[in-house]
Amino acid sequence: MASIAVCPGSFDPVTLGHLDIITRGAKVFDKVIVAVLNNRSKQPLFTVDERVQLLKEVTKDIENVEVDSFYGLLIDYVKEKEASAIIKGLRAVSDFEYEMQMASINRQLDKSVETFFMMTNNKYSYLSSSIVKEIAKYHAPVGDLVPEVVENALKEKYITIK
Ligand code: COD
Repeated sequence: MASIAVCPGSFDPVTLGHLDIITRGAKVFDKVIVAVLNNRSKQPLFTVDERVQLLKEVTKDIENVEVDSFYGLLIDYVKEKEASAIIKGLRAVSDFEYEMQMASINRQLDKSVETFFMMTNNKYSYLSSSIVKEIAKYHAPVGDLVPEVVENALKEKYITIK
């Protein structure tokens, strides 16, 4: 049976840290579904469609990666996709507490789904979508933090917003 993993997140927007986790995860599982949470109570910079498009663009050369969006509980989406695993990235101790809570809740909801944690690449241990947005908002370069297509999308967003 093919091993399918879901790599969930907000991806507002996708960074090189996310891409590193997705790329490494795709070497371990037969298929990785990158799933953007459609969280109606949050005010994201990019719409769900924009985030999905950017993810599709930056993962287009990884054959076994699909990009999708979901609404509601992650575990329900994982079951719907017949996946058996959730991939998460860990940056620092600060991530650990939240991620452990999430993994425990998800395990409680469905014991057949495992959460796999991947340590961040040291190069990206400080990197988050929020930091990227903070820098891009003031028109400073983010080329070392996000793929080029995302850098361009950020420039366009902040020109429109200004
Ligand atoms: N290096 C390595 N990993 C990274 C890096 C980096 N530089 N940056 C981010 N990551 C990892 C994160 O740790 C996370 O695993 C993933 O990449 C996505 O990150 P974000 O910031 O885009 O997304 P989050 O953390 O906001 O996503 C949270 C979820 C959407 C996964 C979560 O809220 C969720 O599952 N929601 C659905 C509702 C649900 O089922 N809740 C649980 C039961 S109450």
